[in-house]
Amino acid sequence: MNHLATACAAAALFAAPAFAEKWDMPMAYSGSNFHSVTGAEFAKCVTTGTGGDIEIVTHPSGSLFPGAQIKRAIQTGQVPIGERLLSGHQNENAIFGVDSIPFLATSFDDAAKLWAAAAPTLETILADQNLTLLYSVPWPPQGRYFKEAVESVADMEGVKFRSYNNATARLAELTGMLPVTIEAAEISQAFATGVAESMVSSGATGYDRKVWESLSYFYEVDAWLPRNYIMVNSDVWSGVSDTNKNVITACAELAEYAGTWRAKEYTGFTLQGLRDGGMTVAPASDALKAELQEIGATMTAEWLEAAGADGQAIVDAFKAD
Ligand code: PCA
Repeated sequence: MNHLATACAAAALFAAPAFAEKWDMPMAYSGSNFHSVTGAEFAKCVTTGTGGDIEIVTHPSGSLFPGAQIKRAIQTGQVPIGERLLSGHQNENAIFGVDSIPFLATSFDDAAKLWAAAAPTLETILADQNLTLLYSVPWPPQGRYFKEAVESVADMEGVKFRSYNNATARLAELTGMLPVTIEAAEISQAFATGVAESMVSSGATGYDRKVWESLSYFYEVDAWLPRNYIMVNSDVWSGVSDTNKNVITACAELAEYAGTWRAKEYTGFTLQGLRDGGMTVAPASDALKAELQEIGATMTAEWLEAAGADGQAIVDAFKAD
């Protein structure tokens, strides 16, 4: 809590802004989503804590940049800060997909351990891309959404599938489905128009996007817990005073804690919300789980091959913990 003490002291000492800056912060998910709520609180914490030196203004729902463009916008300085699901960039570096390896880390506790094991490597890769990592918050466990009941992988053949990263697209391919990448902000329409009929996601995203209007089944699979990462442009970061860096780091620690807590709370709440919307929410059958485990083993081997020694070291550190 050292950073927190510093933040409070800084807020008291520096009540008057010296060089006020406004930082626009693009976020991809709906304003009511817990990641966006956490980001808005983080923004307020920084604005207050820096005495208005740095005012962060969040832009949820992909309104400033859609999810796929946010990372590049921060790297190139179009915006100073933003939030992104890094596994959406696994084609740049396999390590970005570390949080989306099927059945490696399937609980909040394990996701926290995997994050601790991966953070130093991720920070180094991002630093080479002119990005400084501030905090990261998990999504709830990933399950499978369908229009029709599904008993086995054979039932998935030819179904149009909405993907959000490489892992979801690969999972679709390996189950005979037809993947198309669609941002969360666009999925209600995609399902309503039949562009997609299935996805892997959390109860949270299904709830946020009211998917019960088009889909009927959510199978709890707990395949992985992907994460959103809040990053700042490193040139911008190096121009921040040490005092304000301490404030921002303290606010980031609080945001990671509060966001993770919210993710846990939101898990049960949103699954109930799907039920209330009329969906069947249930664990996948043992037969389906066994088939998915096999596909998960294939995907894990593929990831380890692509991620090389660094990837293996993260997985080893995670398993040793
Ligand atoms: N929701 C996001 C990513 C993971 C999740 O649970 C999405 O579906 O886009």
